[in-house]
Amino acid sequence: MKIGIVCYPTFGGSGVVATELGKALADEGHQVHFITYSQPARLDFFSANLFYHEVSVRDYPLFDYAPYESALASKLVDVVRFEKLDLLHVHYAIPHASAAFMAKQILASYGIDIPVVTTLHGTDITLVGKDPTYKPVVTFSINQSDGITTVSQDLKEDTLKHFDIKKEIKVIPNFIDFNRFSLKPKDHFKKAIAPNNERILIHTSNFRKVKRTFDVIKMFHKIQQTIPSKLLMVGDGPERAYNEQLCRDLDITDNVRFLGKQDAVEEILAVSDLFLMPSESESFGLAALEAMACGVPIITTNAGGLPELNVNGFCGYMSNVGDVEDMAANAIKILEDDAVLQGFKENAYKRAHDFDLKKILPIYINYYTDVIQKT
Ligand code: GMT
Repeated sequence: MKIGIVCYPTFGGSGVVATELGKALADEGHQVHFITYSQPARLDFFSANLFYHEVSVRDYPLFDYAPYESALASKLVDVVRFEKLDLLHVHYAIPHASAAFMAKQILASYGIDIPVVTTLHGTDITLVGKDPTYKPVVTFSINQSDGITTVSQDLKEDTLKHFDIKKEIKVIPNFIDFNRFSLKPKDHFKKAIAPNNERILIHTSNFRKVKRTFDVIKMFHKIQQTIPSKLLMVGDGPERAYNEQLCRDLDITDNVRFLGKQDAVEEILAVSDLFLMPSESESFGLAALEAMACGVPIITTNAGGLPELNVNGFCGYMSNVGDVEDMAANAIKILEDDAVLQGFKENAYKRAHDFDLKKILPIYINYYTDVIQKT
């Protein structure tokens, strides 16, 4: 198949899923065309089946806001026509689903019927999409897609609750590529971070409010009173400066390191003992799956799709949103005994295999085939 993939090229989960999916499809012999405004973060190598088409937005003094959606739709028309694509797969509804709809209409005037699959990732529904600013466009363009997928059952239910969707939604969970995420011995790095063999806790995110990074710091503040430990904060975003201030106020700066955005997150996960995700909402929790694939147990909330990933008492624990006491107590339960920690690590690694790319990729390929046949 010749597949066009539209996504945000940034470190966000939807962009990561789109890029990893494209790479895997290319490995299977499909031709994959990424269409976005800059090279996706994890598309940093050459492959004969991978193509990248940059959407450049022409600026003009009249524009307070340059019209990205129009530029994207025009680029989609061009790429579908001249690369003879079989299908467009857009990740994150806003504004990708409506740009794809516009492109589809324009292509129809050339006698081309291009099937469009939209994958909903989370905040495009739960936060941004249901805001009245975008809701009519999101509802319309999802309904106009030839295929709709969500990354969890919970996100499907949320979508149906908040939007008037007339089409069947298929749940295809996020996945992990074990060629990239695996157990890697990095003892020298571990020694540098935790010279006295302290436990290493880790949080990775885009530091937005929805991630409740304050709770990560508060939780760690409690844990390190009982368990000698270090906290690694990976990523960057609007909350980071407030988090750094909180660490100063709590006098824990010696034990917390803010590492900023990191390409090789798997290398940092490989030395970690426990992953913390106290999110307000999380459609799936890809970052937690990445941690589990590196054998790191997870402390999460029970929000959104997280109960579809985390198995309470097996590969981690779940608590109510904001219940820092409970999350800290669960973390201590895992960390205080070497044998218990080892058991949770093994279970986390095992559980991650339920989401192995090798299991999920055929589901996408079969879905594409169905959508193409029905269009
Ligand atoms: O988590 C974010 O804020 C980024 C966001 C995105 O769209 O890039 O992540 C969402 O999509 C990921 C991939 O499907 C999911 O694993 C995340 O759970 C989801 N985030 C939220 O729902 C908050």
